[in-house]
Amino acid sequence: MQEQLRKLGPVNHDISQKLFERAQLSIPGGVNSPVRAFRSVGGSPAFIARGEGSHIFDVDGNEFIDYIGSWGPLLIGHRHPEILEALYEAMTRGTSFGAPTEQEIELAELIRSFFPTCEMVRLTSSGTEATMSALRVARGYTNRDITIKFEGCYHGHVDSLLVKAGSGVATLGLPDSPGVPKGFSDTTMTLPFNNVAAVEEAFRLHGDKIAAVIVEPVCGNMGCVIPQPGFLEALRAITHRYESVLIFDEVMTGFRVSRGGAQQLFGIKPDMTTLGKIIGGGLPIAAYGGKREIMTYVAPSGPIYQAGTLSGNPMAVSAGLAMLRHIDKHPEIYEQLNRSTAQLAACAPEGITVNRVGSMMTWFFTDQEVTDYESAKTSNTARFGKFFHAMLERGVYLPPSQYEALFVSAAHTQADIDRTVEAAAESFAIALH
Ligand code: HOZ
Repeated sequence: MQEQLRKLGPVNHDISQKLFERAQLSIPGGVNSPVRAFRSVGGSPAFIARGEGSHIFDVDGNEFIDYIGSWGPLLIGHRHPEILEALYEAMTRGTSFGAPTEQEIELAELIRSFFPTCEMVRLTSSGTEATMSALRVARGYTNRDITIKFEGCYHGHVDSLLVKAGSGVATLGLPDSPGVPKGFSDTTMTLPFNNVAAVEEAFRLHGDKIAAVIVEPVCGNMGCVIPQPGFLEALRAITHRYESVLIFDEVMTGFRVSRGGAQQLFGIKPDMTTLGKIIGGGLPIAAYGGKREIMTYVAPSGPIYQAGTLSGNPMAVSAGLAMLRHIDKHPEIYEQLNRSTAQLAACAPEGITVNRVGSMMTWFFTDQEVTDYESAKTSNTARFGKFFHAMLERGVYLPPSQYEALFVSAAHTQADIDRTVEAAAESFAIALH
């Protein structure tokens, strides 16, 4: 496969460009999710024809080593045979019932075994639904309205959380989104990530009104930003003291930064967790879960309403089961993921700040330490844009924004990593001069 990768040279984009023009007539901005439009790096997106392992192929016949991996779900690569087999099998049974299946129980049980803090689990169709629902439950459970989130953390496009929400919003240069009623965003307090004093102060002033603190325990949507020692511990202690619900948004980190997500890696037990991406193996599914005492407030066992026709969809559940069973059988993949990603981290030259946790990583075009949204914004995004295109021309497909993390999969071979390191050395040289 390595030999088939294109050598240096401009990427031929003719068919993709025509598709992009056509797409813009029927789809806002030509894409179904903003960051895909390449607005922050310039140029126009490659339209993807197919994927195989760690590689994707576009409609113009270009082949790329893929570091988006569908923004995280493809921990074991594109078209993994175990996932395909599960999907074929599920498809023959029926694609949607809107009625319970045994497989949903199996998936919930498997999620609980990876995430013991999730004593009960509710499946949804997307991470946005999961965070929206978790917050509703936290509010209903505590009978309080205010949520604390952190600047640069993205929790899906939930109205009340679309405040200083990282990548998509940062990419478009929008601090907030029009269309979010003030009354909704008024229930959200936004604090700097990694700033314990700000959290202490917010609780000192409003503690009896704060329903929940929601946090990406490792941020992925302002680029990869790592919690400083003591930050997550402080969130746990403070929320506990004020009887507020601590929600870990592990949509990106779940099953990725470790088998049991960031909560296992850092040894913190949140009250609720949101999951997505990997639990669908590439199909649309997500979940929220938490303490039994909280989750029993969810309808129909309790009064807090949340529902969905495609929640627990049999195709998505089957793909998710295959994915989690694979991880269960192959814990050694985490060693490989760490090793591969560490090699990518190590190739950054002076002037680039690298943040990595497991197989999530960002090369920031700044020489400053990146610990929060403000420091992430010191990155030179024009240079990142040059770097991105230089990498693309060398057959490496990175997330098209400085404010996203890249994702390495267990399908990335040593040859992929070597080729990427080589491409990065040339691309850094181009971008930094
Ligand atoms: N900002 C989202 C990921 N962090 C984008 C997802 C997508 O475009 O699919």
